[in-house]
Amino acid sequence: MSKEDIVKRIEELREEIRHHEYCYYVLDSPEISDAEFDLLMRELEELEKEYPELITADSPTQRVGGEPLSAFEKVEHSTPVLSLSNSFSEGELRDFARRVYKLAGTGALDFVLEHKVDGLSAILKYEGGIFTSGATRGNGIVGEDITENIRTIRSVPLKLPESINLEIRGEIYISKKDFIRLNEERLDNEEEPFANPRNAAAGSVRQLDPRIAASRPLSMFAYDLVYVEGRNIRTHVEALEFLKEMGFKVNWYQKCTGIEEVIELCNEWAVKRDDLPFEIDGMVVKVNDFALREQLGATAKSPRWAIAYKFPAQQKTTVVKDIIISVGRTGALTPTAVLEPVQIAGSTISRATLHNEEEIKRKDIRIGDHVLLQKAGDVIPEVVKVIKEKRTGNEKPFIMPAECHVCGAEVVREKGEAVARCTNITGCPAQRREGILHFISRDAMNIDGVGPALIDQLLEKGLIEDYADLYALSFEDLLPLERMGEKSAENAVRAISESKERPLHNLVFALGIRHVGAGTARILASRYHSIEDLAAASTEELEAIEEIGPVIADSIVNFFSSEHNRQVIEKLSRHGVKMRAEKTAGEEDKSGFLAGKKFVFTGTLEKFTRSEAKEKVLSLGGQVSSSVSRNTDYLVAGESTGSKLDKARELGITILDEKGFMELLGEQE
Ligand code: 0OX
Repeated sequence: MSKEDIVKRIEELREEIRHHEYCYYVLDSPEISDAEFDLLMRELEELEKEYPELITADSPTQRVGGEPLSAFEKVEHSTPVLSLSNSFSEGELRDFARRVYKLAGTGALDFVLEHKVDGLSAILKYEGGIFTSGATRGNGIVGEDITENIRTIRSVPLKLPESINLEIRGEIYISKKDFIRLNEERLDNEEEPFANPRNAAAGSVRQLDPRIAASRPLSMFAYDLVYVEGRNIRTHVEALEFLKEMGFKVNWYQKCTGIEEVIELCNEWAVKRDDLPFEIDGMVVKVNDFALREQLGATAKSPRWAIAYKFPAQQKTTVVKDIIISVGRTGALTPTAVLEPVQIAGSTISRATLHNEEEIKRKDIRIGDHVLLQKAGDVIPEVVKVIKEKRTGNEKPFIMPAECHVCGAEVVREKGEAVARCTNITGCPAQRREGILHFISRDAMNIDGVGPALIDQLLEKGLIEDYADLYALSFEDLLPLERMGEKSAENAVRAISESKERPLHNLVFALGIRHVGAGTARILASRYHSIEDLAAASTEELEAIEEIGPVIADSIVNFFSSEHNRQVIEKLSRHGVKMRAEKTAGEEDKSGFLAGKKFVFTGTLEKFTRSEAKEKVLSLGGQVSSSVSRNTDYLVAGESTGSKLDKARELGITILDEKGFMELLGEQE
């Protein structure tokens, strides 16, 4: 390809990737599969690697570029970022309208109603159509420069379809679903879960390392056009439509004639808010006409042309009837409050997690207590505090049992840990059940058509003992079970069988290795191409991976050193569960002559560092693994080698010295 062709191809790829990011992240309606998207991205990355002079800041590859910061720079806003004044009742909304009508000299005007998304606001600038900076609101005058973190948000365009200068405001948020998943992952990694989606979004945006921000499921709605050059936009509706045209994600909005229509819709949304995929803590009412906004002006703090309507607080009092304990898949004992059921914002709440023993102590929650309950961030009901005035003296303090109530094994709380655990790792039926539920869950083996009720029956009837036994189940095994028709038995067997082909990272996650969340599983699967190789990895080798610390490394080695776990894995393999990574179509395309060949390196090479040598093999379509097995094609042995060489000899594997390796690559000395 000539340089001209390369420039053209790069631009083509960028446009195509931008389009698909837009379909996926803004419209929520992808046109191609993740694998196809990855291929486009990979092709662009490779071209840019080869021609780094062609990299531009607006390239889709540059979302995660910046190095970790030591602190955020302060930035002064071009215009003060005003905040909204609040209203809490229909009366206050009518007062607002009355003030507007009076100042405007007319009672007939349009408002625009929007959701008040519960995230954090950001100010974004574009110069010549390119995203150049992003800042937090801060105190309204000075904010913090979070450009690099905003760049990682896939629903934020890095390049607009027109080369214009623009300043906008938007709300950065995390959806309810993503929030739950993020917290599950954090729990898996033994990190403190976030209290609600807003905290999760704010915490993510305030990360000094853009790579961490990039790993968080952040999204942004654009809701305000602060400034645009050379456009005559006269109303808020026009502005929102223009923002859509520019590729921004714009949330639902409704033009309303008069305040009564606004009030009616606010009341509707107070109930419907639970059905939205993201959290809102109220509604925002804005005057539509820009000239009128100008006329209304602002007070020192907030514009007179807009107001927030806050939904009634989501708190209720109730009684703690009992505190029960559940055993998680890693043996963690989680206390849960059983509550006198109460309605909060449209849903009945009868349980609230109390997290752990420490939390109960800190809040001094006792059985029989009256408590203030909050549907924290609409997602997890939470006990805010005990209403001590209502105590009668008959309340019973909670004591963490010394034995697991399910299997009777000893309960231990390690030093420095908040969580108590059942020590019967392989034998506790509760741990086993949770482990199986984890195995079939979405990010793991994603076995549709098999749920907790079926798993309970299978365990009860002794049809399965561990997750590997699922693959031995037949249609005839399932048919006699409760609530099992022919169709559902067929579906379950098919779903189980189909899951054998899941990508390696799903399996790594599904195994349920402590501290290995879905993200870590992906890293491990891309580094080791099979369960066998991962199982052979040493702590030192694992720790050498940037994202893996000593706790995770230990946990992995520990997991694979257990005889029980090895047997279960062996059983999975016997049943035909795919234990290796499959090359993607892309890898096959560019595979070159080492396609499918498996290399192991040992000893030190003179002309290459170990990682350069690995790179070479990978770039020619080969695979690299860390230990010698029957599947190994070549052992490349440098100076001062050890046991790998012996093993390779034993297995009759081709052994190459450095010269031989270079000859194979076609790179003569
Ligand atoms: C939100 C939200 C916040 C711009 C003009 C006055 C306040 N949280 O969803 N702020 C605004 O508007 C700003 N609109 C929103 N939808």
